[in-house]
Amino acid sequence: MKVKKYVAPSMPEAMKMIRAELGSEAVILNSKVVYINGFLGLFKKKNIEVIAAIDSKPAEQKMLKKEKVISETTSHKIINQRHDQNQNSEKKINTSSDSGLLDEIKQLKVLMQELSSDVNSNFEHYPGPLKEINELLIKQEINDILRRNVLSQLLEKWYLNGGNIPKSTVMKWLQDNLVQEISSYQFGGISFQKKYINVVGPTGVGKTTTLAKIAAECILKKGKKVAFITTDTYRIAAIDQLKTYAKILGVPIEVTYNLEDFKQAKEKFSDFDLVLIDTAGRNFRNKRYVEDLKEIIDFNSELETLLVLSLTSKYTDMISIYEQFSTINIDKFIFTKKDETSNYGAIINLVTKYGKGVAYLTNGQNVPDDIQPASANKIVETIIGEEQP
Ligand SMILES: Nc1nc2c(ncn2[C@@H]2O[C@H](COP(=O)(O)OP(=O)(O)OP(=O)(O)O)[C@@H](O)[C@H]2O)c(=O)[nH]1
Ligand SMILES: [Mg+2]
Repeated sequence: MKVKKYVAPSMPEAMKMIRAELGSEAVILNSKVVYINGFLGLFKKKNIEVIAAIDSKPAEQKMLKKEKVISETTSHKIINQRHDQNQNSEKKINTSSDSGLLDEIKQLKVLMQELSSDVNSNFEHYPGPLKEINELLIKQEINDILRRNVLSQLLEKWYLNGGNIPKSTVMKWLQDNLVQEISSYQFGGISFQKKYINVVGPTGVGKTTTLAKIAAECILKKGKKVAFITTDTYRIAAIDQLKTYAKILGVPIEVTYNLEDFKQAKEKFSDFDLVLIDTAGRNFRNKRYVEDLKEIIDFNSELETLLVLSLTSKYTDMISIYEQFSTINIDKFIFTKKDETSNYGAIINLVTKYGKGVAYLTNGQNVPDDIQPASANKIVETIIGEEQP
């Protein structure tokens, strides 16, 4: 990894120098306005200082891939070369070339730390539309690494396209960029590949209501034969709530208290297309509760588990909830109460953090209308605003 600083009167001139010296694979790590060559401290000239990097040796590919610092092809070539040179390379971390590499990684880490400690000020000299995008992503609480990564790519695109780009075009780039970030994960509603769908999550996030909306969608729009099982025997009212929905939708329901009941209910619904399973929303901090679920539900390959989170929750709490439920296999998220907030960055943060997609977004209390199957595009539109681009 070669990291170099360039100072030029303007960004396009800096880009020209970088391309000439480091080539087209070079990436920009940071840029800021600097003032140089003043006479007695006066009449200083405004310049742009750009730190650019090019991959010339292997590095922590995984970490850097996310930062888009190292191009994938080059890294692979280098890994193979190094593997050939030294089959036992894992143990020989102290060879001279490796210590050189470690120094470079350390330098890069320091550089990245400096950048992340100064989260906002680096963007002051960015072109207007990019500054607005920075503010939008901060407002939406998109995590800093993703935000910086996206902005550096947009800045590069901005100058490569000659600058002065209309905001609508830059917003389109932003949309494409964010969609690209999450497009490899699984999105979308019920696919009927699995017969049992189980919703879990903390109290009051909308598990039961969402299950009723999903049932209605599958019956009314897809003509499927649907049944309910509830393991939520913790509150009498909870059973009544699902029974009410079952009655309205004309759907059979079984209440199960243990694994044996659950197995019997499964047999009873053997000729159904889809069985939707509601669970008690006990306090997610209670580890015992998650263990109890395993006693009641047969977690096997026929079952898809959806973790329901409310977008009105704090992001740090959402992380704790995910960690708490991660002892059972979570397949996808459902995000509820989209109508009660205007900050949606948590969706993209959680999808990229845990590598899980989203089944649905819900946006109100009305059953069956207030639910939308999720897609990468829909999520990004939600975050950056549907009117954009
Ligand atoms: N605004 C809004 N309210 C919602 C949404 N989804 C559910 N609710 C409301 O949230 C409240 C709780 O919904 P439930 O479906 O009972 O939540 P739950 O997760 O099953 O709750 P417990 O079973 O007690 O854990 C109800 O008043 C719902 O109408 C939504 O998308 N937007
Ligand atoms: Mg419930």
